[in-house]
Amino acid sequence: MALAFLPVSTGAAPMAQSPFPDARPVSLAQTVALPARFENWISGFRGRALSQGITAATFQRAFARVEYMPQVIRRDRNQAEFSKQLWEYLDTAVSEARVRNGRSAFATHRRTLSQIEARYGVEAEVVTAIWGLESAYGAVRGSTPMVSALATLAYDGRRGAFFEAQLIAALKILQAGDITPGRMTGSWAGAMGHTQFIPTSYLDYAVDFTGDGRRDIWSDDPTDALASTAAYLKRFGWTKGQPWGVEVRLPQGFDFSQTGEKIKRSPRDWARMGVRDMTGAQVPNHGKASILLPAGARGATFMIFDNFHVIERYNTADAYVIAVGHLSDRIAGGPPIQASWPRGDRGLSLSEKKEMQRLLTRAGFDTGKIDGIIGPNTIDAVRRYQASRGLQPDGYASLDMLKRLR
Ligand SMILES: [Ca+2]
Repeated sequence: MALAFLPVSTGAAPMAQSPFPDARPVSLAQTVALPARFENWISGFRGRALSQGITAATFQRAFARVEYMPQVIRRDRNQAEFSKQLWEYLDTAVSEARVRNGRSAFATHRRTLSQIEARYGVEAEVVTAIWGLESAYGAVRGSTPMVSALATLAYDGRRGAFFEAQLIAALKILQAGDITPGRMTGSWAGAMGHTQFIPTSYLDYAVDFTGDGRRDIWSDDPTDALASTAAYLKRFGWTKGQPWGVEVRLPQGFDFSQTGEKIKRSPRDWARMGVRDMTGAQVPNHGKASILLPAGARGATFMIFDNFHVIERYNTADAYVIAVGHLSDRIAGGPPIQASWPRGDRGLSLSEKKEMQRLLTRAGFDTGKIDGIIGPNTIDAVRRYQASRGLQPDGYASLDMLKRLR
């Protein structure tokens, strides 16, 4: 499961003078043969880019070697019908190799990471874990040329407005002189560098931690990228010293209607209800927390804190947040997740997820949208349906649940 950095709103970025005063005019037609309609689109886009502050010289330089990339469109269209189950994802995302490599990367960059932690108040293990998930600690940063990929996606139109905004942001980055067009590479969908920032997020949140005047998230040196990730988490309210979540054990007879992200209590109140960490101790008071059962009553249970929702700003999937949090714990020397998972359960396909949402909504348990995304509203609808039928309301959107709804 490739989890790209999700879009966040673009603020106004400071604009530098064009660093390319010597850019020579290059005709698009002279360099590469482009599909005529793509070339027409570029002509139209040029006007929109210039009206948003991109200089003719920047545009010329950025598009001098632009290519139409059909393989990017194939990737965009080829979304997997079946998503991985959480435990399958965690097997890869927090594999022993990734834990080992994370501890090694943490040791190698300890000095830089502790300076970043001191500046932004985000634990070095958490920053390292995001680095590990986004690019395998810098090993897989993506070599797709950004202007070509983003222009192709913007031209294609399936998510045209989003990718055109990313392309404009990419041109602003080039205009500011942080990177050259040739070095501005990333994943096919526009996520760049060690911690996979999309261009709009880069403009808003990337930082120059090395002090050389460039926010260089592409270089082999990960310093600016790691600091940018810490700055991003800080900006969205990271609380130092608070865990993302803690694996917990629920007592016999626990009322499952109290689980889910919408219900928050202090760890002390949860302790009064019998919730304990895996050593049997009360969870220390780190602020209000919810009880999350990502795979229902037969999987692991987590007490999650506000920092969980800060990691969601990087990627909203619960699986991603749990992977980042758990990997950070493992890098810090913590144990594997101790509960078992319902490994015999297969995942639902996209159409099965939509079917479940339709059936729940029809039965009077509104899921909000019929989009095939099992988010808090769908989980809540499952829980209410289960409670209404006298079932254990663990909110687990399983195949068994779908069969029952049918
Ligand atoms: Ca720098």
